[in-house]
Amino acid sequence: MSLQTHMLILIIVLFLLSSSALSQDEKKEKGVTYDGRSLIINGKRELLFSGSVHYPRASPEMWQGIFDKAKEGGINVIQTYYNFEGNYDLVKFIKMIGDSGLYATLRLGPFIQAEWNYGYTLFIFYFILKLKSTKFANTRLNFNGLPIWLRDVQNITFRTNSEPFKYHMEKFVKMIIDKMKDAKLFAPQGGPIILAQIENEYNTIQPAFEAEGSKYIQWAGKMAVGLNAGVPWMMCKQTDAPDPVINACNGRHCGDTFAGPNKPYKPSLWTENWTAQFRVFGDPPSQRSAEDLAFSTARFFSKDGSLANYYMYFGGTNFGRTAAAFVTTRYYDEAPLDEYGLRREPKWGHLRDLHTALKLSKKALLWGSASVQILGKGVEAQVYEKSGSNICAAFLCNNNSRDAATVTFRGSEYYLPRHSISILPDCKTVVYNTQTTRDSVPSQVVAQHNVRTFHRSKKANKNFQWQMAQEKVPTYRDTPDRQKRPQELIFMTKDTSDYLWYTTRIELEREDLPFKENTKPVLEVANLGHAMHTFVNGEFVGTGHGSKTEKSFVFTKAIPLKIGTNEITLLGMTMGLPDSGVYLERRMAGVHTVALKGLMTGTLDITQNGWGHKVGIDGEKLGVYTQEGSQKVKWKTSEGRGPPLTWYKAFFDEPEGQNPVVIELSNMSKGMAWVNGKSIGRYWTSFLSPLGQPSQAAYHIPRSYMKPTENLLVLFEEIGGNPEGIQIQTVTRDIICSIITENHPARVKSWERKDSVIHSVDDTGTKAHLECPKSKVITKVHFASYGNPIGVCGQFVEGDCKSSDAKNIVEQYCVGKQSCEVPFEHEVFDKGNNLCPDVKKTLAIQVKCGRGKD
Ligand SMILES: *[C@@H]1O[C@H](CO)[C@@H](O)[C@H](O)[C@H]1NC(C)=O
Ligand SMILES: *[C@@H]1O[C@H](CO)[C@@H](O)[C@H](O)[C@H]1NC(C)=O
Ligand SMILES: *[C@@H]1O[C@H](CO)[C@@H](O)[C@H](O)[C@H]1NC(C)=O
Ligand SMILES: CC(=O)N[C@H]1CO[C@H](CO)[C@@H](O)[C@@H]1O
Repeated sequence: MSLQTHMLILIIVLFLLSSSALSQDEKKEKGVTYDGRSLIINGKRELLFSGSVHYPRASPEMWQGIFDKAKEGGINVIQTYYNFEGNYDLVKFIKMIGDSGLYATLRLGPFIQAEWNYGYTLFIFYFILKLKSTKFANTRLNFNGLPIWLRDVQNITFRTNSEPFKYHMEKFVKMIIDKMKDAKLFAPQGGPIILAQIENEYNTIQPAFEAEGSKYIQWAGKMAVGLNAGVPWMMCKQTDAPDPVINACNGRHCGDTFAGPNKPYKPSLWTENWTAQFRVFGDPPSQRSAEDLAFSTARFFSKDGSLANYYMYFGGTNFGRTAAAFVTTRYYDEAPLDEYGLRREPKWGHLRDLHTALKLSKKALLWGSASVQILGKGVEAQVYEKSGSNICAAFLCNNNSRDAATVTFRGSEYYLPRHSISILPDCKTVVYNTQTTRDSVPSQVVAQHNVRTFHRSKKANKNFQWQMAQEKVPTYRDTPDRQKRPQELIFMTKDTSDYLWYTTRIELEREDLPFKENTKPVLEVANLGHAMHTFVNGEFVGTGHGSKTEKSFVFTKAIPLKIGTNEITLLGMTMGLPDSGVYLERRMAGVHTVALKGLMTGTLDITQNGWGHKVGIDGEKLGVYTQEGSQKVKWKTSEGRGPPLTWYKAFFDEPEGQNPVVIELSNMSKGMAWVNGKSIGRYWTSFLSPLGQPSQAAYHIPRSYMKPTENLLVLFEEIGGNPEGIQIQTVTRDIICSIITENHPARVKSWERKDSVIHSVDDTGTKAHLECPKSKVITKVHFASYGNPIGVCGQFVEGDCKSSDAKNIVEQYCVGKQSCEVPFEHEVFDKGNNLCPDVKKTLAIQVKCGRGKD
C-alpha cells in the first residue's frame, strides 16, 4: 500500500541489476562489528533507520501497535532506555521488538536525561535490590522515588571520576548486561540488540570537570567494552570517545554539522534526530516539519551515514511523576507517531517514503564509492557508484532555502524544489524528494496529511457526579519536624512526593500592624523552585512558580494579618526533578528566605523564625485516589468551582469504540489525575503559553487503565477549578488529505528515454494517495478541488479556478475503500476543457475515515 507501482518496479530492476554484487566483505559470522562504512550485523551490512520508543511512556498494550506502525514506516531499529519497574518489563519489550523483526539499540546511560525525573530511570532496578537492606526498605517505593538515594552517598559527585559514582555505575551496568545476556537478547546470541550506549551527551558537562571528566569518560568506555556484550558501544556527542567506542552525533542536522567519527574505521551514526522539541509547561506548540526532518536524514545518508535515529519516533506520555522539571505530561507529541500512537501525517508517511527510497539505494550506498559533483550555486550531487556494475545512486541536493533549481545531471534535467534533496536510486529516476505537497516533482510519492480531532464521549460523560474532599492546611503545631530555617525541599522529600509543607507562626501586636485602612503587610518569599501555594491563617492567598529556564522565583503578596498569633503555611513543590547539567546531586528547591514587609517596625526577616516541615499531603498518604483509600476521607457533593487543595472524585464508563481516550482539563488549574488508582500524570492548565493557551489541555487515559463501567476518576486540584467543565473525549485522526501542485516542468526529458525502468515510472504519473487507519474506510469526501484551492488539511478553500465535478470524481475513486489513488491528471478532472490554462494546477482532497456507518 505504501509503495507506488513505480517503486516496486524499481526495486525489481535494481535487484536484478545488482544481485551479483553482494560484496565479499560480508563475512558470515555471528556478532556485531563495524568498519568505516556501517555496522555489520551477523556478517551483514545494513542501513539502519531507528526510532526511539521509551516503553514506560506507553502502556504495554500499546507496544505491539507501535512496533507495527514503526515497521510499516520503514523503521528497522527501536532504540530505548532502560527500566524494570512493574509493568515496564524491558525483557518483554526487547523480545517483542525481536519478534516483530526489528533490531534494538540499548542506551544504558546510566545517565540518560530524556526529560525523565532526575534523568536516571536506569538506576531504579538496582535501587529496588539495594533498598531491601536499607532503612528505606519499608517506604512505599514509587517509580521515581529512588534515584535520590544516590545523592546521599558520601562524597559522591555524579558523572565524573568520583569513586563512589563509578562504583555504583559499574555495578548497575554490569547487572543490566548480565540480565540481557541471561535472556539471550544480544545479537550474537540471536537476540535483537545490536548496539549499546554508555553515558549521554557528556560533552555538555565535561568542561566543568576538566581532566577528571576525561578520565571518567575513558574509564566508562573501558568498563563498558570490558563487559563483553558482543555488540559495539557508542557515546553520543563525545569526540574523544575511547576506542573502540563509536562517537555518534546528536542534533537536528547531523549531515552538515557532524565532524564525523573520530577514527576512519568507525561508522557514522546519528543517535538523536530530533523530530521536534519536547515541551515544558508554559511552552507554545512546537513543530519540526516533515520536510526539514526528511532533508536532514537524507543529507546524513548522502554523506556516509549508516544509522539515523529519530528522537522520538513515538513520544508518549509521562505518567505519574516521571516527567523531569516542568516537562509536560505529553511527550514529543509531534513525533511521527503522536502521543496516542496515531500516525501524524505527513510526517509518518513522508519518512516512510524516504526510507523506501534509501533502501532502494542501499547497495550503492553500502558498497559503492562516494563522490561529489557541484551542479550549481548551493546545488550538488552526492553519488555512490560501484565500478564495473550498474549500481549507482545519487542525491541531488538543493541547499538554497528560497529558490528552486533546475539542474543537469548526467545529461538529464532535474527540477529541485527549494531546500530539498531528490533521491535517484539508479542515478536517473527521482523516486523521492524531501519537500512534500506544494512543490512536488512528477511521479514522486506524496505523503498524505491528516488532522487530529477530539470528540466528546456520550457514554463516559453522562452521570458525572462530582464529590469533593478538602486537603487540610497544616499549622505549625501539625508539623513536628522543626528546624530554625526552611529546609531544602529535595533533601526533605527524597522525591517520595512533590510536596513539602513549611509552617511558621508569628505573634503580632497592635503596634506592629499598619494603622491606615487598606494597607496590608506584604509577604515576600524567595523560592528556589518550582512552585508554591501560600496560606495565611488557613486561608489561601496566592501561588507563585518558576519555569524550566528560571526555576527560582520570588512570591510577593499583600496578606491579611491579625493581632495575636498568625500562621504562615507554604506548600512548596517540585514539578519533576531536574534531568540535566552538571552537579545534578546538588540541585535545590523550595523555600529559601521569607520576609514580612510593611510592618510598623519595618521589614521583619522571618527566615530564622523556626519552621515546621511535613513531607507530602494527607490524601496522597491515604491513597484517596484508590478505591480503598477513597473511603478513608469524607466526601461531599461538589457544586461549581471549588477552593484550592481539593480532591475531586467521580465515576465514569469507558468511552464507546476503540479510539484513544483523553480527559480535557482546561477548566481546572494544576494538580494530578488518577484513573482506577493509576496516575495519568501532572496537569497544569493554568500555566498559559504566550499564545494564551494551556500548554496541554488534554491528558491521555490508556484504554487498559479502564474497565467497561464505574471507573474511579480522582483529581487533586491545588489552585481551584470547576470539575463541571471536565470532559472525557476520544481522539481520532480520521480526517485525511492529499494536496499536490504541478509546480514543475511537466515532464522531464530523460524520462522519455528508451529504458525500461524509466518508462514504467513515467507511465504511472502522479497520484493523490489516501489511506485510512486499519479497519476504517473512506466514508465521505469533505472537499475536492482541481484548480487553485488554498489552505491546509482541515481548512481547504476553493480558489477562482476549479473544475466542476472534482468531488464526484474523487467519490468514485475513494468512497467505501480503505485506501485509494486519484490520478493527478488533466484528462481525469478537466476532460478537454481548457480550464484556466495559465494557472498551475493543484489537487486538494479531504476525506473522512470511519467504521462504515459513522
Ligand atoms: C570523603 O572525603 C573526605 C575528604 O576527601 C575523606 O576524608 C573521607 O574519608 C571520605 N569519605 C568516604 C566515605 O570516602
Ligand atoms: C546549506 O545552507 C545552510 C544555511 O542556509 C548552511 O549552514 C549549510 O552549511 C549549507 N550546506 C551546504 C551543504 O551547503
Ligand atoms: C470551562 O471553560 C470554558 C472556557 O473558558 C468556559 O466557557 C466554560 O464556561 C467553563 N465551564 C465551566 C463549567 O466552568
Ligand atoms: C532538542 C532535543 O530534543 N533534545 C533532546 C535530545 O535527546 C535527549 C535525550 O537523551 C533529550 O533529553 C533532549 O531533550
